[in-house]
Amino acid sequence: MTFLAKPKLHHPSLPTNALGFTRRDYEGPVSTLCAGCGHDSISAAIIQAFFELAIPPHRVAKLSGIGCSSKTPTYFLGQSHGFNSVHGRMPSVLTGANLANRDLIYLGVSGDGDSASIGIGQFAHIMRRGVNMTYIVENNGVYGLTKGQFSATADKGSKSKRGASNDDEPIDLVMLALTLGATYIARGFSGDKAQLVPLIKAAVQHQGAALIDVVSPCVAFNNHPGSTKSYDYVRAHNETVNFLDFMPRRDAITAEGPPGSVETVMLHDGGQIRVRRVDDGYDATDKVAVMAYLEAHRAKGEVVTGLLYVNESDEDLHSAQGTVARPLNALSDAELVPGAAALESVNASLR
Ligand SMILES: Cc1ncc(C[n+]2csc(CCOP(=O)(O)OP(=O)(O)O)c2C)c(N)n1
Ligand code: SF4
Ligand SMILES: [Mg+2]
Repeated sequence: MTFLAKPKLHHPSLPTNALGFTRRDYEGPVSTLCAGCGHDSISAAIIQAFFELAIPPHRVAKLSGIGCSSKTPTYFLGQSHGFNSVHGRMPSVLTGANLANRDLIYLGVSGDGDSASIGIGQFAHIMRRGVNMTYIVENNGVYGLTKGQFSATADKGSKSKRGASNDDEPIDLVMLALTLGATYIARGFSGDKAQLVPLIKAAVQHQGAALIDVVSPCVAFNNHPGSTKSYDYVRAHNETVNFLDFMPRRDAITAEGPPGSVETVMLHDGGQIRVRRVDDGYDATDKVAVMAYLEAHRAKGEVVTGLLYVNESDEDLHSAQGTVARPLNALSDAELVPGAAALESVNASLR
C-alpha cells in the first residue's frame, strides 16, 4: 500500500484560520516514511506554516525530485498542485512553471542527494536566477531512499552506520546559495518546529529565491554516534543566531524587543520579519560577515541555525527578464499570436 487516506471527520471545535480552514485542510494522506524520520516533522511544520498564513491550498504548487524527502509533498497540502519530477531536476520544472504562471506560490522540496549530488547544477542555476520560490532541502547527509550511501553534504570524517568514514569535503548548500545570490537563506533543524515554522512563513512571503536547509535525521541510516546529522549531534552542536517573528501586513505590530537586539525586515507586500538576535554580533544583512561567521562555526563542528541571510531587494527572475505580468494561460490568442507585423518588428530590432 503506498498511501493511507485520513478519516474525513472534522471535530467542530478544531481551530480555523482566517479562511475558515482547519489544519486538516493543509494535510495529505498518512505518511509511509520510517517512524521518527525528520522529514515527517518538516511536513508538519509546512502544514502549520501554510495554515497560519491562511493561504488557499489551490494557490500553491509543490514540486520535488526523487528521494524520501521528495516523496513528502504527498503528505502535506493535499489540495495543492503537485509535480514529482526526476531525480535532481525539480529546479528546471519549477522554473518553467514559475515563468508560465507567476501567480502561484512555489514550494520546491528536495533532499541533499537530490540537490547537492545529482542536482547540483540545477540547484545552482535556480538560485542565481532568483526564481521566486521557497526551496526546502531536507538534509540528512545520506541517500535515504537507496539505503544510506553518503551524500555530498556528509561531513568529512562522519561515520556511516557500518563504521566507514566519509573522506570527502562536504558541500554546504547555504554557503553555495550565498555566493550564487539567493536573497533569503536559513537553516533549521527538523527537531525544532518552533524555529522552523516562522522560517517557512517568512520564506513564503519573501520575493525571490529563498532556501531553507533543514537538518533532518534519517533514523534508518544516519542517526548513530559518529554521524554529524543525528538528533543527538545537532542538539548538542546547534548554534542559533536569531528567532523570527513574522507579521503579515494585516497584523498590528505590538511587541518591541530590547533596543539593539531586534531588526525589522520589510517584505514587498508590507509584511514584516522581526529578527530577534540571540547573538548580538550577528547581522543577517551583511553577506561577507555571514560567510565569515558560518565558516568559523563550521570549523568548530557547530550547526548554525536561524535566518542566516536576507536581502529584501524585490528582484526575481520575472523582474530581471521583464516578463508579462499575467500568467500565460490568462492571455488571449491575439496576445499570444500577435501576427506577422509584430514578428517583423521583433526581427528588425535584432538586426
Ligand atoms: C537519475 C537517477 N539516478 C539515481 C536514482 C536513484 N536514487 C533514488 S533516490 C536517490 C537519492 C536520494 O537521496 P536524497 O535526495 O538525499 O533523499 P533522501 O532519500 O535522503 O531523503 C537516488 C540516488 C534515481 N532515482 N534516478
Ligand atoms: S530511510 Fe531515512 S530518510 Fe527515508 S524514510 Fe526512513 S528515516 Fe526517513
Ligand atoms: Mg538525503
